[in-house]
Amino acid sequence: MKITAITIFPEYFAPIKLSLIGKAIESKLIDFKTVDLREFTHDNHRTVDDTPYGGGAGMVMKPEPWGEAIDAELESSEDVLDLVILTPSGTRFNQAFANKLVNSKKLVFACGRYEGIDARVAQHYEKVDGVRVHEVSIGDYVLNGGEVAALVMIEAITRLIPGVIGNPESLLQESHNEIGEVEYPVYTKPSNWRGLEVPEVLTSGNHGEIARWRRQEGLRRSELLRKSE
Ligand code: JF5
Repeated sequence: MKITAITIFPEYFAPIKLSLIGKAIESKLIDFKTVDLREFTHDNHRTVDDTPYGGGAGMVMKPEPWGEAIDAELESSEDVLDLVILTPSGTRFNQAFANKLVNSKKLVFACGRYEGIDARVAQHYEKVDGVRVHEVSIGDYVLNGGEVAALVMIEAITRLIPGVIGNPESLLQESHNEIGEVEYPVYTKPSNWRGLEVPEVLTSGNHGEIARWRRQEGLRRSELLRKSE
């Protein structure tokens, strides 16, 4: 999988080299790069923002550098490109979305700052062949830029690539769960810690009972019980 993050702060992506994702980059499972948006400006100040039409506070990212940067990504490979534009007003990122995007050959994250990217950038690439545009939010809060949101998505997506996670059993188990996460409470030794005992069922050796208990506790935690009542 090829991944590009377009940003005015490439340094934000330094932690990607760490841990499992870093190893996946070394082993060529993931080809990750950052693109500095300012490389696609043409003025001495390398301007990427301007005042909003219609007035109001803050600045808006100019469309031209984005157009040139995204076009360069399109021209650099034959692959269909999933263009992810991070914005608080996008559709919510979740496990199902991660499961879909893991099938992408090339992911390009557009990390906006200020009050966002001129809306015509999304509008333009909606009608470009070989581009699928996704305006995505990771949650109902406002960040200073899309970089941290892109890091969240990259971690959630790349851990699903076969070979990135050491133990693929943990992925299989997750896929049985509605939201794709292991939700039951977990315990390890010692069996008594500060007077708190591990639930007896887990030390019973009865694997049927254990599976039933975990399902029940998982449902309680994900509030599915409440929803289906
Ligand atoms: C951003 C305008 C982009 O704040 C976010 C965000 C929140 N959830 N998901 C993404 O992205 C940065 C802020 C303002 C455009």
